[in-house]
Amino acid sequence: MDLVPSPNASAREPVLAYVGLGANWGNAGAALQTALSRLAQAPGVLACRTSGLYRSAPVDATGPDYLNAVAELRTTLSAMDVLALLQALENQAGRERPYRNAPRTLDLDLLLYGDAHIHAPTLEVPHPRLWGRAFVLLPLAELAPERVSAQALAAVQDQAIARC
Ligand code: PH2
Ligand code: MG
Ligand code: MG
Repeated sequence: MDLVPSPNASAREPVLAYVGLGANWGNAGAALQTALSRLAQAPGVLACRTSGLYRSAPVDATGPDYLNAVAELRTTLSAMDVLALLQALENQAGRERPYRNAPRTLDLDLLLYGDAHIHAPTLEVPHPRLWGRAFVLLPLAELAPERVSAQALAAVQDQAIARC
C-alpha cells in the first residue's frame, strides 16, 4: 500500500495554464471555436477564459493568414496531461504534419503552466518561441497582462496582426 499516494488529477492544486491556438487551413474559425469548447469541457479543466480572436500574417511560415487566440485554463491536469489533451484535440481536427510549420487545421501550444519551467524531450515550458510572436503576446496580454512586459510587446509591434 502506498503511504504517500501519488497526486492524481483531482487531488492536485489548480494551476493557471495558457494555451495558444492557431489555424490557417480549412475553416479556421470553426476549428478554434470547437477546440475552445472542448478545452472548456475537458476533465480536469475547472474554468476556461478566452482572449479575442486575431488575424495574423504567417510568421516563419507560408500559406494563408492565421486565426489566433489564447485560452487560460484553470486546471488540475499535469503539464504532460495538458500536452496530451492538446495533441488529442489537434488530431481530432485532422492535423497533418507534412513539413515544419506547414499550414494547419489546428495548432495548440502549451505556453505557460503556472510558473513552471519544464525542459522535457516532448515539452518545453514556457514555450520557447513565446516572446518573439505578436500572435501569442497580444492575446496573452488580454488574459494575463502581468505576464507580458511592455518591452516584449514593443519588440513585436512591427508584426502584421489585427484583432477580429
Ligand atoms: N504558428 C506557427 C508558425 N507561424 N504564424 C502565425 N501568424 N500564427 C501562428 O499560429 C503560427 C505562425 C507555428 O506553430
Ligand atoms: Mg505553434
Ligand atoms: Mg504546435
